[in-house]
Amino acid sequence: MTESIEYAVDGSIATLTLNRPEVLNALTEEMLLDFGRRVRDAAGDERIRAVLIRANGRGFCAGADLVANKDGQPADAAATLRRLYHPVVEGIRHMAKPVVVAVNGVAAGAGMSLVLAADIVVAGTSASFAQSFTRIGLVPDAGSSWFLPRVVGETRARALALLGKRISAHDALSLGLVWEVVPDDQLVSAARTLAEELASMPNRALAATKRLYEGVSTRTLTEQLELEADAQSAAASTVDFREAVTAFRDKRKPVFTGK
Ligand code: LHQ
Repeated sequence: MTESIEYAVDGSIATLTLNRPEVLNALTEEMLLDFGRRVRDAAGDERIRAVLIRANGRGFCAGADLVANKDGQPADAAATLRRLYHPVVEGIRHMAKPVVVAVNGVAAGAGMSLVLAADIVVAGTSASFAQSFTRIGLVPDAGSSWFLPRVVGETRARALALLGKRISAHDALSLGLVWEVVPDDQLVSAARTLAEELASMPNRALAATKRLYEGVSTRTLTEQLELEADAQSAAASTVDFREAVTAFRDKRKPVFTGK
């Protein structure tokens, strides 16, 4: 049976591949349920230290499937978002492991929200990004209105959200939406290299760093300093930190064990 989300574990990396290429990976109920399940699988599997999200075909994700429901809309959009989309977006964002996304072709509507939920975005030269929602009479959802102003600033976010225009990979790079742009034929290997690098790093420090960034823009400097101090106290007592310092003194490469 064809899986709408392919899931593969290779060493310490889990790869989730969106797999409805004939409709640019437009999201159906089945696909979102699978996506949520696979995100939970990756989060709960101790072997996994980094997650890669990618897509089959010429597009990353064209957002909600507008055809699967005959009138184009699910009966209750709010219920659909809460039941199907939010667990995926929050699952990616709150996962105590780094998530790298490789974007080829278009990421539109909720497909762009999925991209924004990841920690690091690598784009192929064919990548494009569109808020799309207002173009079909909808509003940003699946986290887009939360992520976008934080990523590109409110002025640019408002323009992107209101106009719903499609922007290129290079424009996305200059807006700070993506970390790097690479040729399409190198996209997956470049994203995988980043995932491998992250997987070899002290994973408790990465998880704690993600937690520090949670809600960072709503905290005061004083609150953030306190959180950093507590997180650093925990990080400084890990075996990995001791190993890093010892290796530095010994002028050798550290070997991290995640302890
Ligand atoms: C599609 C789709 C699609 C189904 C392309 N659905 N088939 C809303 C509702 C409630 C809760 C959840 O959240 C949301 C938020 C959303 O995400 S709303 C949806 C936002 N997305 C869009 O509005 C994008 C709609 N698609 C497009 O504008 C174009 O397809 C783009 C610009 C993405 C790509 O254009 P092209 O490269 O020219 O490709 P195409 O249009 O020819 O699409 C290829 C195929 O994919 C085609 O099927 P066909 O059988 O004709 O080959 C499309 O019908 C299908 N497809 N998007 N969202």
